[in-house]
Amino acid sequence: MTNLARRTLLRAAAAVPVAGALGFPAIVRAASGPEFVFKYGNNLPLTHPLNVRSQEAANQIKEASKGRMEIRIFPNNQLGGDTDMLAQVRSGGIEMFTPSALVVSTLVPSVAINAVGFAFSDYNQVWGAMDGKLGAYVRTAMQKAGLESFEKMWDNGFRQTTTSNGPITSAQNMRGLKIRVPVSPLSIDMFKGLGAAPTSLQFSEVYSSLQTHIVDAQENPLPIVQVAKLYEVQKYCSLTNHMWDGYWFVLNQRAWQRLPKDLQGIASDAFNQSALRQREDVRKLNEAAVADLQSKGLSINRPAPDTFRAALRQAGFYAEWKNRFGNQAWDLLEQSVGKLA
Ligand code: X2X
Repeated sequence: MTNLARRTLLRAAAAVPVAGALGFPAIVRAASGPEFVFKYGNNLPLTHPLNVRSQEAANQIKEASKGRMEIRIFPNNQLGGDTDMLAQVRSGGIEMFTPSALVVSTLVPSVAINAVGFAFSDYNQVWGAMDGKLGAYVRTAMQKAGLESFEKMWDNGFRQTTTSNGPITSAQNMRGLKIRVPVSPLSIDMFKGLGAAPTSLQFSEVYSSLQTHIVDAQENPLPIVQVAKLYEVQKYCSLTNHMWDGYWFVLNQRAWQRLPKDLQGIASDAFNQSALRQREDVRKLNEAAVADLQSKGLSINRPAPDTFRAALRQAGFYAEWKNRFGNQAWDLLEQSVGKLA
């Protein structure tokens, strides 16, 4: 806004009769726009609960802050791939980003601890750990690397395997499988341990690389298979439940510290409350997903986890990652899921 325009508006506002103390600041504020604008990038289509509930949180923040704070959402990799957005949120090019824990681990290795293969067996274990000591441990590690985060993690889900060339019924079927995984050392190592031939690609490239057979398989939770329409380019879906994955809501540290305490409170309340609703949305989507994906042509099977776990043990996967994550993180994980290695 030009100075002239601002002055004209201020004068107009000042000229409003004193109809009550409430009306006056509202007019000035509406004319001058929000004091704090946070750009928030993510990698998912607008239809995913992550975006639906983030928009809800953004609306709540706008209202509760009386227009002082605005969150602008850039979904669907509009601002680049995950590793680009991670760099941007660190430099301050954007203020917020929701990377999967798998992706944050390229910067802070211990963050991927929740995604150790076949560790969590249900959501009670997951939220117990992530809303408890394990989550707190990881958030402190991110903070040391310059990333603030909201307390509640958002759900991505248990990852399942889809392919174009046959179902995965045991670890045997993983042999030589050309499978796309996220940009994540843990995912690469785990699929190598299972005998597959994994490739890291940004999420924005998954559909086209399946379509053109650069890879024959990918692994993601069912709601993502739905919203990204991966069933159009895959034939089989094997419910391998091989890792649980979630999104951290991370913030640029300087931008967060510049925010006045009252706005920090409004923003974290809104995002933490929306996180709980988002988890519930994903739970409901998961319940209906198998039938929905079958009706869209995917053939679904449920392999037992035993052969996969055995292959990973034999490959030394658990021993190796216990070492990489460190005893403290590993112990906290085992407190929730039992002995792993
Ligand atoms: O890239 C993926 O596979 C996704 C969408 O699950 C993540 O964000 C890790």
